[in-house]
This record gives sequence, structure tokens and C-alpha cells, in this order.
Amino acid sequence: EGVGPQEYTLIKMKAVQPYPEKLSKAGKKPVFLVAATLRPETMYGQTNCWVRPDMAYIAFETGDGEIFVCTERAARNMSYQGFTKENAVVPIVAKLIGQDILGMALQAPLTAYKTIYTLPMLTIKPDKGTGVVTSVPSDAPDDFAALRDLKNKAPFREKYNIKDDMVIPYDPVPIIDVPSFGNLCAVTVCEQLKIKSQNDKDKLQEAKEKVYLEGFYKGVMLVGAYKGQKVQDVKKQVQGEMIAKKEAVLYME
Ligand code: A2H
Repeated sequence: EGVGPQEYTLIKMKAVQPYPEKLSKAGKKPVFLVAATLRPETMYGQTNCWVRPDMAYIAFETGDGEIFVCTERAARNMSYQGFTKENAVVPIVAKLIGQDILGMALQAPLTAYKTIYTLPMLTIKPDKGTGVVTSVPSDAPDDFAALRDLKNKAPFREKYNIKDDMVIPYDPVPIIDVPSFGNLCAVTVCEQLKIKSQNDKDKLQEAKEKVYLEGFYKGVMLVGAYKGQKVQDVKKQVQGEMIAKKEAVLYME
């Protein structure tokens, strides 16, 4: 962790009606699962959203009358950053655990998949970002390992009531070419290091370190409006476009 505040892009993943029972108090207000990412330019490759089944989340109302779902800790931070009607006040609409919001259908910005689903990831940290993570298995080793766990293990899907069609049709999408790792860098590096599951902590750390710098400095976009351009030159622009469309917001912690 660095010394200063970290800037994240919050990706607004819009819930498709009907909402789960535990979110019924949202009524007709739009509900968003909000995921903190450092890689806004990878949103073309989203295949699902991660939440941790045993972790606490809340739903709260923003100053714009939208409902955001994230950890209470993140909501409190947001309430000091102009997200809520009143500074430092979080209007809680529902208290949830991850389990309550698994299997939700969502629409997310930039991804080619029309509908994606909330799926379980067991390694989400409660004290970082929003506790909601967007999944880009082409470029994030953690995401690839966790999606592969669900694809390969039917009992894991069954345990959390995840239907096959929320997982099986979703494959990593080539969105960025990284010279030494190809166009699915997370897949390549997970295979090279023989990563077996999302719990392979040390190897996943090594995988992230391997692809991170090279991806940022040498990665080239394969899709979207900035196709052919370098990741480092387009990151801010992709972020800015999502913010202008109200599909994303800046969040600091
Ligand atoms: B990143 P940092 Cl394509 N627990 O977004 C675990 N991981 C979390 C989290 C939490 N509570 N909150 C956010 N994250 C993930 C995209 C991505 C990310 C790509 C490649 C690398 C990457 C798609 N997932 O992160 O500790 C989110 O995943 C590599 C570290 O603040 C977020 O960005 O550096 C990143 O970790 C934030 O981690």
C-alpha cells in the first residue's frame, strides 16, 4: 500500500429487475453494484462481478436517488466524497451478506456480454475498495483463477446456487496485447506458473507482478475506440468517457 490516497474508478454495474428479496426496499430506484478498479481500460473484458458470500454489504441511497451496493466501510468513505445527500451520513436501505446478492443479473459498461452475473470469490478483502470486484479474466490472474474454479467445479456452483448459464458461456475476451504474454495475459501467466485455484496465494501474487508493469507500459488495446493505442495513453480517456456517461465515478481511499 502506498502512502497517499489511492484513486479508484468505481464501475456502476446496473442490476436488472427483478431484484433479490433482500433489496425489495429499493422499490423502483435503480440499483448498482459498485466495483473499485485500477484498470478502467480493461472494462471491455468484463465477464462477471465478484462478491464474497460471507461478507457484510449494505445498500444505500446516493444524492442522485440511486442505490449503491458495497461494504459499509466504503459507503462511509463515499459519504465524505459527495456521494450522499448529506455529508457524512449514509442512508442505509438494506443490510446484506454476499450470499443475498449472488446470481444477480447485471449490465456493465463496455463489455460485449449483454448480461453478466454476480458470482462468489472467496479471497475478496473486506478493507479494500468496495468489496465488490469486477472480473476481467483475460487480464487479472485472480479473476481468471476464480472463474476457472467455478467452471471446473459443479459442486462449487451448486453450493452457492449458481446456475450453469451464469458461468459456462463466459470466456475471457482478448482485449489487450502484451508482447511477452499475448492477448490473454492472465490466462498465459496462470498456466505458466501452474496456478491451480484462487487460493494459490503466493503464485497469484507472482503472476500479478509479472504482468502488471509490462501490461501498463507495453500493452496495446485490441478493441474499442482506442484500438491499436497503448494502454498508458488511453487509460484516462476510457475512464473519462465512462464518467461522462454516468457509468463510473471516481472514488478515493
Ligand atoms: B482490478 P490494490 Cl484487469 N479484494 O480491477 C480483492 N481484490 C480487490 C478488491 C478487494 N476488496 N477490490 C478491488 N480488487 C482488485 C481489474 C484488474 C485489477 C485487472 C488487472 C489487475 C487488477 C479487474 N479485476 O488488480 O490492492 C481489483 O482488480 C491488480 C492488483 O488497490 C482492483 O483492480 O492495488 C485491484 O484489486 C485493486 O488492488
